[in-house]
Amino acid sequence: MLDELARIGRDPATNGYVRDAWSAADLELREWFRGEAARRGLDVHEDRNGNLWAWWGDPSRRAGVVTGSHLDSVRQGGAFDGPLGVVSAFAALDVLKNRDFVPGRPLGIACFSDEEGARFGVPCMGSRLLTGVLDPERALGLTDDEGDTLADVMAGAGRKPQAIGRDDETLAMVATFVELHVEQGRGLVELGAPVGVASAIWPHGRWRFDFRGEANHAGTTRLVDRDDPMLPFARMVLAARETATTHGVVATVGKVRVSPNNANAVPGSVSAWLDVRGAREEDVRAVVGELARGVEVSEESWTPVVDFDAALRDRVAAVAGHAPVLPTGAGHDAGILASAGVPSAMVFVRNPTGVSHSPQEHAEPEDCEAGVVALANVLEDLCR
Ligand code: HGY
Ligand code: MN
Ligand code: MN
Repeated sequence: MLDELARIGRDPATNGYVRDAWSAADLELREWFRGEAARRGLDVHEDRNGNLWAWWGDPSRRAGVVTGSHLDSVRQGGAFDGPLGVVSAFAALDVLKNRDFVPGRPLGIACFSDEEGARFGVPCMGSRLLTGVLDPERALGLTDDEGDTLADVMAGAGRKPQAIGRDDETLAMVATFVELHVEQGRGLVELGAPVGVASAIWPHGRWRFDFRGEANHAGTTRLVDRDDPMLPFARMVLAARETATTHGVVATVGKVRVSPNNANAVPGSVSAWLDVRGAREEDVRAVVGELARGVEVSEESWTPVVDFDAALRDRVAAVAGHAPVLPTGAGHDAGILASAGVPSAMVFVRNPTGVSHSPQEHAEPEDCEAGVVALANVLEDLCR
């Protein structure tokens, strides 16, 4: 299955993946999901927020156990972040069927829409809309780099944008959610373990900084006459590293938009996106507060700390072979569901280099298989 997915949305120049939400690649991935579900006789439907659900059993009569992840990627992302969780879900279901296991409650596979927020800037868009933590009106107005709104893009993909929003009926079908994900870090490498279980997700957010200046000629404008927004932008990037170090958090500026982006002109404006994450919310907020002084800043997304359900965490860890438990600085749909009160857990698969959000992201086949077996055992235990 990973090999089938490998060709969808891959940039041949880099072997990186560009799978923006609602792009042609995303639509092809959605078709792949439907095919895999149909092949297994699962009932598939897409909810009003674009999330895909494939069910073994009828969850409308009794809430079920759901596993899954996402298929969209960051720009030039890797092959495993998201897809490994969806592929492992189907593979774990195959393992259960091969064991002649019949679940005692409905078993679902989910593929959440737009987890990365690469196109419209808000991560976990599908699960945030589902759980009501993202205002539909705000979501519909979000624009991508070309200025297209989510509403236009969803309509263009044949969906009904006006239908998006909190979906209690769908949410009620999920009694428990378990997401398998490639580890984005070196915790399991250092522990020498193929599989791990998440204890928590760090609080984290994204802020857009807008630096305004005066566009002018690069050659004829004296330095003293310049109002160059590139300078305060550059100062912010350096200050972000310093203050993050001071407060013991991580801060990243990975996306910048210079307007009008001429090599021979002082820019009119510079927009830069700051991502800050850390174990303690107050440290994250302190860093943003220091950097935001005197600057136009808007908070594009905020994810509070997620402490996964301890009883479920320990049950999953035990069934997954007494897997080690460790926190993560990466956001996930499992975190959004947990914050909405759905008992959720995450199973991590060892990433030999820890690298993620990069074409270099990798997981060894035997570790992926260990993840599938662990997930199958967890699902069997939860669906007994
Ligand atoms: O950004 C994140 O933490 C996740 O990969 N969307
Ligand atoms: Mn990711
Ligand atoms: Mn992910």
